[in-house]
Amino acid sequence: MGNKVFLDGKLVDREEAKVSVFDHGLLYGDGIFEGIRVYSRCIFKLKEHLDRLFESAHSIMLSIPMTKNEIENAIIKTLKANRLSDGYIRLVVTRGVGDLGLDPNKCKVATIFIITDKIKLYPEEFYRKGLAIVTVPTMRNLPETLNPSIKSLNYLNNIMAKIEACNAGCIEAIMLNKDGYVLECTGDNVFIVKRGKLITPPTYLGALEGITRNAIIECAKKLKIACEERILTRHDLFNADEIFLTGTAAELIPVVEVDKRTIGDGKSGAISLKLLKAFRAITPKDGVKYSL
Ligand code: PXG
Repeated sequence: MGNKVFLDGKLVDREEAKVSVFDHGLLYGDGIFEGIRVYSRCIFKLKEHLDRLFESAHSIMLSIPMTKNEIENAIIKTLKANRLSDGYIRLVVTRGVGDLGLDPNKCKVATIFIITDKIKLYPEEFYRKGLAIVTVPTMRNLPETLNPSIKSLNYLNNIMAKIEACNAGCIEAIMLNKDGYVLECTGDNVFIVKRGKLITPPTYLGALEGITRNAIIECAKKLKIACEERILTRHDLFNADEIFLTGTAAELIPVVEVDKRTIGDGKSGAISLKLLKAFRAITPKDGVKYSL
């Protein structure tokens, strides 16, 4: 059985899942998306992802031609068609088909599609050993230009940052803002641990309010680990006791080296691993359940 994709109201075969070359999602990156995980037939934090999608849409004045409930049903239908219990969902809404001009009013109806697939994770040894990462020259968007709370299809500067990380032999990049403050990675938020306390950059500086980030903050509260949002510099990273990244694909992944500086004792930290365990305990429970 081939992989089925939900496209504009219908389930179609993967090979037939095509959008027009006149779609403004392709021509201008005019659209928004969500990446969502499924664990043991539980769509993790689906409500939070749908809320963020609709907030992104509201902000860019994009009218989504389905309700949250209809999208939820479409996601479940797609997962069932592909008989997936665990995997990854990519939900995308674009401005739709228009003409060769920027005017979004020429796009009569938004394009909406849902891809579900198995997920390729970082190898398990990275979770045990931790990552070596670098800070890169390409900055995150200024919040005054494209607000990072909008999860838009414009990822070019994050892609440039990813290229810079790859050129340095690393798989992730720390992106800074125009003042040199730490923001986040190309598709993950960042936390440090200093003297037993968790610290993460405030989102108003220009980082995405990640759903995994919020879930980790909840786990920390339950474990009575203090957590604060504070501006961080590269110096704070280099001298952290522990660092980890959080995101839908990565979950929580420890970092043991930044710009060739060893972090802490160079091993995955105890608090990072404790939080990863607590996070993995909630993933098959905290969301919308379905049966196959
Ligand atoms: N920052 C940015 C810039 C992101 O794009 C996150 C943080 C983490 O947010 P969540 O809500 O996932 O905890 C993201 C999310 C990918 C991929 O293929 C990346 C994201 C989402 C889906 C897929 O690398 N980024």
